[in-house]
Amino acid sequence: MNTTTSARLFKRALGILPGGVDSPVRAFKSVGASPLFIRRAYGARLEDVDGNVFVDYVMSWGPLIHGHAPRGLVKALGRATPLGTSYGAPSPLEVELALRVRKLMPSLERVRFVSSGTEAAMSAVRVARAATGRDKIIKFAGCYHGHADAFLVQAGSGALTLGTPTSPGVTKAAAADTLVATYNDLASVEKVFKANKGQVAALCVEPIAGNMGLVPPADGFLRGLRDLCDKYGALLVFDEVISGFRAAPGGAQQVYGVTPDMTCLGKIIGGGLPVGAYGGKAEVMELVSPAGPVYQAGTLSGNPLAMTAGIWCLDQLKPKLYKDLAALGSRLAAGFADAAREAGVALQVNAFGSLVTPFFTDRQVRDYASATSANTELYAKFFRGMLARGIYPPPSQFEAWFLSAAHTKKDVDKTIAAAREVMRELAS
Ligand code: KE4
Repeated sequence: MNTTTSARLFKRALGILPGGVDSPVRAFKSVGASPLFIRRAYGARLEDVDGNVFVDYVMSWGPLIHGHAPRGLVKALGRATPLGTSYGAPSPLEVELALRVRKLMPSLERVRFVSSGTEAAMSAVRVARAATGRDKIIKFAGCYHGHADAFLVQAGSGALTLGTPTSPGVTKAAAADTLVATYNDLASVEKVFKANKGQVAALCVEPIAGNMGLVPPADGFLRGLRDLCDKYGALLVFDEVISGFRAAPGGAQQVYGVTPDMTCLGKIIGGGLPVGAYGGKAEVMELVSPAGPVYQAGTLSGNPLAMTAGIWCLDQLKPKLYKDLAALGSRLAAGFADAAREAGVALQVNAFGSLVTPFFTDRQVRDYASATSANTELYAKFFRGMLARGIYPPPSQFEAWFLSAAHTKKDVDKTIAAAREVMRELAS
């Protein structure tokens, strides 16, 4: 595969962008390859600057449930752009999108738009701390809520240690209020609550975890978190940046029938343009400035082009979409499992609707420890083999593969055929 132009562009990028990219995972570092620079994308395809075309399973890390540059979205943005790209003032569009969000997720009685999932999560925590007068938060090892200091905490060994910053620049003070529990382990959560009685403002969770690779919640886990938050007076915050509008139109909270106090959203809500949002009970959200004293602001929040894209996106979320995506997701998952079994490669495949992750381990993956038992070297070889066959997987073992309305059965079958060949190579 000719990648000379990408290589040249990457060298040039390294002279101005740290690591040559604007988000670390894009640098392909963990899969031992050089990033491809993209010229254009359409449907389920990426085309790089050397003319190589790939079936894309990153799909911009989740926003593109309708595929790249769907015709309707391009037309809607074409109509919106001449009306102005940013006002810095209210527009009917943000109210329209917020009303659509509340219709799909009634727990968001009030919504505030921001420009990323990171902003949504960090703002939700600030509001929860103000609402409860408490400082500490609980997160789960392996869950990711963006790069705000409070969340860049890795428990390291043990689930109950106070966070110690793993990212330089995150002060011990900033991490001191972040406690870490084990995903799918309610006992570990109760232990943290008991050890910090009256101090936990919020428990933040990806209700369907996507950032250690895909790890769905065990039966009763989310309901158990709801009960524990009620018992200990903490707010339950669902980070639905990935699962929102993807697991179902109403996200994981619709699928599992568990209502959080606050929800963080991103990705699909902006259809590929920069939109994040947080929201929840009116009595909590009315604390947010200028309704209340909790300050949060943003130059491009509610941006008219981003709102236009979000409105278009949510208006296309028809029931048939989820049926089709689930069928493709399970076909892909079964195909990976068959390919690994035939080749004698240890593989665990987690799947939920349009989200799939093949883990190179023989352990069932249900939390960070089992996820990190996966052989990342093997995943890197698998990644490179698939890329050489025209498939573009996530460049990390600890991410989800994203399907979209633009993926076809033919795309999935081509992917499975490639996986069969690569798995045989891995086994030889
Ligand atoms: P952003 O700030 O990247 O918009 O959102 C942060 C975030 C918050 N919550 C969840 C559950 C998320 O998955 C994310 C971001 N996800 C990653 C990929 N898993 C974004 C990709 C990247 O960092 O480049």
